[in-house]
Amino acid sequence: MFNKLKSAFKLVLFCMIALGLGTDGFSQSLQEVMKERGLSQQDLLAAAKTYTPSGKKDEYVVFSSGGQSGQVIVYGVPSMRIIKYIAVFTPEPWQGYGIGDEHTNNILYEQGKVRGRTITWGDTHHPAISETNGEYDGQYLFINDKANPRVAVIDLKTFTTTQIVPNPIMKSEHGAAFVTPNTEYVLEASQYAAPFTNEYVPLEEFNEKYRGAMTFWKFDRKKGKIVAKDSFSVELPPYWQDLSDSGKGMSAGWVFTNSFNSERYIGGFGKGTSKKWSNRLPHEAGVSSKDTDYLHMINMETAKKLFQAGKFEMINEHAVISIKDMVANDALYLIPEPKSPHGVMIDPTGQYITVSGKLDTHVSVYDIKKMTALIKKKDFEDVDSYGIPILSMTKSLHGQVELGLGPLHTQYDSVKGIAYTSLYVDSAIAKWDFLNLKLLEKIPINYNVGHLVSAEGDTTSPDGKYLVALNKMSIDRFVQVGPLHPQNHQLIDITPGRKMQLLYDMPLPLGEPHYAVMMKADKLKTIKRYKKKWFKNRVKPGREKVVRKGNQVTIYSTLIRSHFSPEVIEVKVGDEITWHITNLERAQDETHGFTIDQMNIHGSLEPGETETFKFKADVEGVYPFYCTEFCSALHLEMMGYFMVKP
Ligand code: CUK
Ligand code: CUA
Repeated sequence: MFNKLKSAFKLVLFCMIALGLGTDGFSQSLQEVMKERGLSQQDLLAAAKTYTPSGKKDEYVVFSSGGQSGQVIVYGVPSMRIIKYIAVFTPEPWQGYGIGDEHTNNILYEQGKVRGRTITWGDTHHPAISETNGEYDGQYLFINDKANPRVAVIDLKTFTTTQIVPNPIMKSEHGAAFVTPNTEYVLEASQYAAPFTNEYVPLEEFNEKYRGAMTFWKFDRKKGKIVAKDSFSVELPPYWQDLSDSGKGMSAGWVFTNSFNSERYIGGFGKGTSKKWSNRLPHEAGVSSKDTDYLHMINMETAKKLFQAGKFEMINEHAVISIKDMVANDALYLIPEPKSPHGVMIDPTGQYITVSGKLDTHVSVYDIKKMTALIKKKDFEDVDSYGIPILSMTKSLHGQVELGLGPLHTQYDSVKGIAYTSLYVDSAIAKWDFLNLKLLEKIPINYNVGHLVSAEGDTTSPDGKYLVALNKMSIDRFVQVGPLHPQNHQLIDITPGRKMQLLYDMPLPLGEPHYAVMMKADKLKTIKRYKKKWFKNRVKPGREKVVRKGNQVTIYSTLIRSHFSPEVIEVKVGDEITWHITNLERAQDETHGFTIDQMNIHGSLEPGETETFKFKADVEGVYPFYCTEFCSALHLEMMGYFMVKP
């Protein structure tokens, strides 16, 4: 760190000398470069703050949702260099994800099934790093699929997806994935209300039969798995819940989610719908007619107790605790929030809950102390149609601040009381003081920012320092590549005591990221090679063979630079093939790829890894197979023939 600052300082010093005195060869050329490329001193400063010399590593790692790509994007800060895409909800050939090997096929196509249907994409929105005492611990990453309500677990030892869990009662979700301070639970909140069961229910029965929910997925850290049977949901009114967050510190034990259709409005909008719906306003107008929606406050500890006491109903083999039982046990409350809110974020102490309304220029800061005091006194303003007590907004608020147009999401700084909020309509980031309720500074960004992320900015001890604006539009920022533009992530220096400075634009052309999380890179504990004992089908060197039982052919083969063993395999049309392959390499980065031509199979066998491919040799012919990674000088020779005899 100190070294990096020192070298940045040196570079700046050089620039200054170059600009001022510039006579020797080096400084002359720096001036020339500036002139040639039209760079200002500010640009050089920004370059010095982001440029990461060859071989140097980044201080922070960002996990960004990959939006509609169904993947996760990993990049470094401050260099903004993309390091990896993690395949999650979408087949990814290079990683050999869902292209034939049994393990990843099972995750993607079996575990990932929604109501019996194979889904080959996802709309990822919110990644969450596993936490210990409210701090990122770098062990696991969770990500949601908004389109096909699911949550995935990624093991950060290997940066691979290890589990996909479909939500049994939701038809749409959004407020996921968020973790409790010790990753006991992964939270998933529904978005568009729908019946919990799978049958048709007419929209006329919306108020009675459509519901929202908050699912508490129990996470077993040792196994690295979500345990469905120990998980449960809390029933919520059909208010279209949105973003969520788990309480921490002073608000630990509570879970928050907001909503944007407390009107329970159903649109219609014109011709093409049936008569009874056609003359109704569109959703965008109808769901924003009231001035306020509801922030939901769910007592997780009580919900847990109700679940353990068997106070639930099983729906689609999933435990659901009713609104009634939650209310009867003082575990569910509503608080009005400015209409059509988007973000709900909790400050590092857990005391202040920030909500921003897309249609309100203010951010509202709620105080958990005031909220719990009202609950204690049973000081309720009203009760909603489902019997849920409503706390007074004014009595719950710490205060409101006017920040600008379209405030969406908030992140926190290392400096006490400082927060950053994205302003979608203004295309700006606001720095403000949530304790003293003051706007401090604004920096324009390009353009229309959605989420933003500061270093460890949603933990109990944010680092601040860097902030990335996850912009929705790039318009004119990059070389034009047709009507579909890349996304634009802009890096901003938020070092305390200085003005915010825009440092770097990074195009992201994989999908539209929503949230991202930024963690100190040295918290990662990745492995360099797979352990032998992780694979029950591991093939030992010297034990390669082909075993036939009737038409069942099992191939045990190994890979090592630069050959397959065995290299020639003969089978007959109609044989059912099970092919176990072990990469015997121990050397770092010695990955071998595996494909059989024309068979739609591809695997990535990383050092020590074993994969199994199952397929039918259904068409006679000659099928070369080969290694698809340029693994050595004799990589082209790393091949074999798979012969299918008539
Ligand atoms: S959301 Cu997209 S910008 Cu899904 Cu968190 Cu706000
Ligand atoms: Cu192994 Cu190329």
